[in-house]
Parts: sequence; structure tokens; C-alpha cells
Amino acid sequence: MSAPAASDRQRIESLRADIERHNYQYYALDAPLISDAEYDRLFRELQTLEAGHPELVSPDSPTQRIGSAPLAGFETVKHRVSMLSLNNAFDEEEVTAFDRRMREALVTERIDYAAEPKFDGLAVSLCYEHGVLAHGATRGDGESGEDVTANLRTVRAIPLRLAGRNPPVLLEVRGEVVMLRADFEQLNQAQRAKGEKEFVNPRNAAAGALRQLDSRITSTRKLAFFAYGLGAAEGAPAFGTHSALLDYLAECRFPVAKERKVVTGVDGMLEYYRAIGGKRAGLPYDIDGVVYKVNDLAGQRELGFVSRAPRYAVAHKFPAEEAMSEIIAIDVQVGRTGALTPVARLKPVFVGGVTVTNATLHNEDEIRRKDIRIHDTVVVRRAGDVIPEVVRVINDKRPAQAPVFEMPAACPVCGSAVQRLEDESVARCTAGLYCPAQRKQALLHFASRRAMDIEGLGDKLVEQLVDNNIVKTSADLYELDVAALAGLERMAEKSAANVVAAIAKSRRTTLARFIFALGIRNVGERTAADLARAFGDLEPLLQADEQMLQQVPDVGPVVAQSIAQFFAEPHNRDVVGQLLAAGVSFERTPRAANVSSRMSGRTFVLTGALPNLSRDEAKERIEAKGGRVTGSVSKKTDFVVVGADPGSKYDKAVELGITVLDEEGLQELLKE
Ligand code: 5U1
Repeated sequence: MSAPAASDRQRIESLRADIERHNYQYYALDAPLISDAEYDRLFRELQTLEAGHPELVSPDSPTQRIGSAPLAGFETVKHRVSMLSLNNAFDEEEVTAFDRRMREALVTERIDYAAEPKFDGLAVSLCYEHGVLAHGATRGDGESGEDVTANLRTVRAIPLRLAGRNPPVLLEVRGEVVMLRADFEQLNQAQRAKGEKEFVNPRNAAAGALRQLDSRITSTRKLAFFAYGLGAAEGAPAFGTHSALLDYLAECRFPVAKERKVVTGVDGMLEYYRAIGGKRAGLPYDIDGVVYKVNDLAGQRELGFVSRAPRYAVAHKFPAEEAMSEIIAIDVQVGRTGALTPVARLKPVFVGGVTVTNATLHNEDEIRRKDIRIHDTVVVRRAGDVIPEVVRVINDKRPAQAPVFEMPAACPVCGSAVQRLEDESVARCTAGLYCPAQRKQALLHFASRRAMDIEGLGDKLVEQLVDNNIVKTSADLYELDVAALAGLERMAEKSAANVVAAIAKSRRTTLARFIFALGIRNVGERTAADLARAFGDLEPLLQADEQMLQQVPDVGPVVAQSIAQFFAEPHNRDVVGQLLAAGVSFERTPRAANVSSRMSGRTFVLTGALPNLSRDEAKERIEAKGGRVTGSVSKKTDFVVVGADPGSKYDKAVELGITVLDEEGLQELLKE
């Protein structure tokens, strides 16, 4: 092929720049400068030129937004900087308390907050290297997410290349992918016309689109994006305030909420909340509250984080939506740990964006406290993704002789005795994994995305595997072959092969996921990760007694007892042995630190800017050595690491006689 004429190359570049500018005008500003026909003409011209010069096609060309061949699965990517979640405030009092905390910590009278709507979508991180979109990932558990780059490239509102002359070496932009209400309505209309299932709400439709393995399908779903923050950055301008950062993101051509505003103090925040609440129904997208962030970035750094949420920000949520319905029946569900949960079966009612037919009644005491009876008319509440619940009974509407609910004395699934311990509100089936309901839930948990991540092992399949006695324990999953699955309902040979492949793939995992997958009572994802970090391998964990377990951060006597009891049970040890024999393996987790390390189990507070380490790098390195980083200085703090312009935390450290380190001192400790 002959080398492209310079004029073709130039025309291609100029078309790309024009098309991306028009994308920005259309998708971010909602202010197109040209007609659709003119846009299509530019696009077709670019396609024709690129077809003649395939060597000039680059990933940041707008023609590459149409998706590419399907993937076998998503890779997991670790975020350079954790993706945090937000603490919530549900009323004015909580917002007032938030402002008080901020003023006290920053020792000031009044604070400016950057306020913006809280989008009801999916958080993603977009990584730009030298100004070009290189990777994009979902939030996942905040530490790592799924690589959905191919799908994010199809989102027209996401720039493939940052506008501006001197792009940073690295820029991780954080924001939310949403589906605009109008696009959602259109999508559902098309689904109806095709006789296909409609989506429940824009959020679910956006989530479905983003998790498509075939990005060509994603490209047909109209997704939008709004940027609201940064992750890692190298070579980016220095900003003094969050609002300046958002202005910069807008200059780079990211859509940023038009409704953003800097407000002052509680009055400003509440006024903003009311104003957005008033506009909410007319906004083009769903929101579930507003977010306030301390606008001054030095103040944000000073305030730091607590657990996985920044101390400097809060989401002020709109009240959950409520509606009335009638209880048709009260059923009892058996959970993974045998807990019996009464569930109200309701006349279908539309609330919080979805049709609700079930609501949790939590437990027997809750039913008594609210005096809920079968056939009562009740108020049902649904907020965000949480399970709908019955708020209260409309007493005037109670029919005569509405039956009172009685917790069954025998498990509704296996018939075994039900036990309720004196100090617990929960009644439990006593059969353990001999109860098919518990077995099914345990298997679903084992296979879940955050545990062994076995795609395709869902409710319907697990139900059949257990009911037909094909699988009794999680270890039996690794014995399954295509022949065993192919005969089951809704299991064509191809799906059976996919499930078998997904099971095989899950053999290689991490210790943290494995521990979480075992389903030990009181051991969630975070505790599992702490245990993996503290013990480094499975064997020492199996050997640990309650006392040793309590040495792990955040493991108290109750959790330690659950773990010790779990591993003392011969059946559980057998299953663990069978899983290992079936080839389940994990890289050894680097141990947090040996017990003699000076950093292990110690609490650190960082204040002020360190000369060579970012806050996140310092935190990561301290944690890798088994230390913990917290946001405020107290008697429990062991070290305060001080950088330039330290705030009140330094004074407090001196007052309490806590060891103060500079960066050099920290580096010395890290070297040990
Ligand atoms: N608008 C907005 N949503 N949102 C979500 N801002 C924002 N900031 C977030 C999150 C999780 O986190 C930062 C405060 C770290």
C-alpha cells in the first residue's frame, strides 16, 4: 500500500477533532452546532478515509466507538488509587453535624462546599495516558474493578482524547455512567416492540450495557457520563479547590453536572438540597441525593478518610420513596446461615422506580413491633438498591380477623427444628448444610462475583444441582462436567460448557476471595482480606486459635469465635481439603508484616504534604507492612507522619505525646 498523502492524514486528524468537538457539544453541553445529517457526513468521510488507510486507524478515532469483537470475560484491574464510597446523611441534623465536624477539624468558622447532584448510575474510573483514553474500569469493590475499556470507548460523552495542548502524563478521571431518562424510555419502547424483557430502571439498563462482553451491543445503548473527581494524576495542573478541578475537567471536555455550585455553611447546603429536590423530576437523569465536598483541597487532604469513605464529603440523600400495597401472604425464607426471614408477598406496586412484589419483614420481633398481619394494607419503602421494606400498617384498613403471623417451629424447607437463641432476634434452621436451602445459598455465595466469581452459576442452576443431588458441597462443583449439566433445564451444551469453563477458571483465585467464599459467619469481604493479609496462607489460618485471630485488625471475640468454630467443624475442614485437592489454589498473599515488625498493627495518621510520597502511596506502603492509617489523632494513634503545612493533627500529636515522624522517618520504618 502506498504511504498516505499528507493531505489525507491531515484531513483525518481534522475530521477526528471536529467530530469529537461535536460529540462534546451534543453529549456534554446538549448544544449541537450542526445538524445530524452534517455530523453523519463528517463521520462517513472519516470512515471512508480510514478504510483507505487502515494503518492510520487509532483507538482514539471516533470511528472506534462502535465496539469490537466480544470478550471471553472481563479482566480484573487494580485501581491505582482506591475508589471510595460516600457516607450518607439522611436529614438536616446529620448535615449540620457533618458541617460541625468539618469546622472543628479545620478550626474555622465557615466552610465552602462544592455541591452537586448525586447521580444514580455506576461509578467508573477512566485512565488517560498522555491525554489518550487507555483503560476504563468499574468501581468493583473499590480496590479493583472490571476492565470495561471497550465498552466505555463506545460512550460518546467520554472523550477518547483530552482536549488541550499539554495533557498530563497520567490522569484518572472518576465519574458516573448513567442512562438518560429519555434514552431509557426509548430503549424500553424498543424492547417492548421486540417482545423482549424491559429494563427496571435507567440504572439497571446502564449497568447491563456496561457489563456486556460484546461492546457492539453496548454501543447501541445510549449511555451518558458525568465526571466528578480524580484518582491518580501525574503532571496535571495543581488545583486549589474542587470546583477548579471540575472546571478543568470541563475544559478537558468531560461532561460535568451543570447544577454544580459552591455553597457556604449549612444554610448554603440545605438551600442547595431544596433547590435540587425541586428540580429533580425535571432533570434528564435520575439522582438520589446531592453531594457536598469541602471545596478547599488542602482541607480535604487534612481531613483524610475513615475506612473507605472520605471524611471531607457526604451524600445528602433524598427520602426513600413510599407507596401503599396489601400483604397477600407472609412466607419464610431460609438464608445461607440458616436465618429465617419473613417476607411479605405484596400486590404489585410501583415504588422507587421499580415494581415491588416482596418486602422484607426482617424478623419476628419486627413484625410484632409494627403489628403487621396478613391482608394488612401497608406502606412500602424502597431506597436505591436496598431491599424494599414494610414501614407501617394503615390500621384503618385492617380487615376483620387479619391472621397474625407465627414463626414456624420447623424449617419450611427441610423440616428440621428451628432455634432462636435468647440474645438473638433471628430464628435459625438447625440443620446447617443438610438443609437444601442453606446449601443453595452457600453455593450461590461461593460462586458470587466477589467470591470465586463463577459466571453462569446462578439461582436456577444451583437449584437444580441441589434438588437433583448432583452437588452437595462447593467442592463437588469441581467434579462437574458438560454431560452432568447438559441434561438440566435451560442448559444447552454451549451454556454447560461455559459454566464448566468458568468453574475451571475459578480454581486460580486469591486467598482473600477463598476465605470469603467459604461463607464463615461474620466474615465479610473486608475481614477475609484482613485475614489473608495477616496469615498469608491458608494453613496458618486453619491452625489459629481465637486469641491469635483476635490479633488481626478489626477481628473481635465474636468474629474470632465464628472463624475458630467454622474450622473446628470436621465437615468444613473436609470441604476445604477437597477444594484444595480439586486444584483450587491462590497466590500467597504477602503477609502484612511479621509480628516483630514495628509497623504491624500500629496506627498511623498522615498530615500535611510529604515531599516524595502521595498520601495514597504512603497509606498503601504502611498497610503493606501491616500498619493502619486513620484520619484523626487519638490516644490510640502510634505515629503521626508530618509533611509540609501540617494542621491541627500535629499539635494534637504533640499534646498527646505521640511519636511524630517526617517522611524520612517513615521511610526508615518501611525499610525495616
Ligand atoms: N457527584 C458525586 N458523586 N460522587 C460519588 N461526587 C462524588 N464523589 C464521590 C462519589 C463516590 O467520591 C469522592 C468524594 C471520593
